[in-house]
Amino acid sequence: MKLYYAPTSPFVRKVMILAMERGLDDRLELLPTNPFSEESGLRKANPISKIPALELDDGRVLIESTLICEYLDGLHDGQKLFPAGDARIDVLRRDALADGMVTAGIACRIEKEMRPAELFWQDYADRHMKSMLGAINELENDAESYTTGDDFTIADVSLACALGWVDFRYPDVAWRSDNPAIAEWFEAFSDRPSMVKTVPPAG
Ligand SMILES: N[C@@H](CCC(=O)N[C@@H](CS)C(=O)NCC(=O)O)C(=O)O
Repeated sequence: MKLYYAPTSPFVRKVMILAMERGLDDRLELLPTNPFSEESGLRKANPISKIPALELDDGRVLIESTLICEYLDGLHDGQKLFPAGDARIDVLRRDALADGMVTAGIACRIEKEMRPAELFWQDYADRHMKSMLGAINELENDAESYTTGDDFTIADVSLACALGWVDFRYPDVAWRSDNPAIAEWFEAFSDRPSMVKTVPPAG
C-alpha cells in the first residue's frame, strides 16, 4: 500500500501511529508529498489533493484519515481502535472534534501565512482560532474517556495528534492552563514510542 505522506501532517500522523501500534507500518510505502504542489502527483490519486491518501494494492484510493485508520484497523488481529456499538459513536464524536480542531487551526494559519497580506481577513482568522480553542475546551470535558493504557482508541490517537500539532504550529497558544486534565493525559500519552517516532520535525 502506498501512503501519500508528510511528517508534519497531524492527519498522516494518526495513520502512522495506528500502523506502528499494530505492526502494519512495514506494509506502507511512504510517498513524501506536498499537498499544495500540483507537481506532486497527488491530485491524480486524490482529486481533493489532501494527505493522507492511501492507495491500496487493488488500485483504489482511500482518503480521510479516519477512514484510512478504520481500513488499517481491519487488517490486524489485535485490539481494535474502532469499537463496536454505542462506544463507536462516542469515539467518532471525539475523533471529529480533534480533527475539527486541526482543520480550524489550518484555516487560520492559511489566512495568516499563505494569503496575500492585502487580502488578510481578520474575522475569518479569529473565527477559526475560536473554533480550534473551542474544540480543545470541549474535549477537556471528556478527559475521563482518554487512556494511557494499551486500550486506546482512534479518539486518543486523534486528540494526541491534534494537540501535538497545536504545540507545533501555535507554540504561543497556552491551552494547557485552561485544560489541565487533557494536558496531563497528553503528556503521558506522548511517551508512547509511536508518538515519539512521529513528532513533527522542526522547520
Ligand atoms: N479531513 C482530512 C484532512 C486532511 C488535510 O487537511 N490534510 C492537509 C495536510 S495536514 C492537506 O492535505 N491540505 C492540503 C489542502 O488543504 O489543499 C483528513 O482527516 O484526512
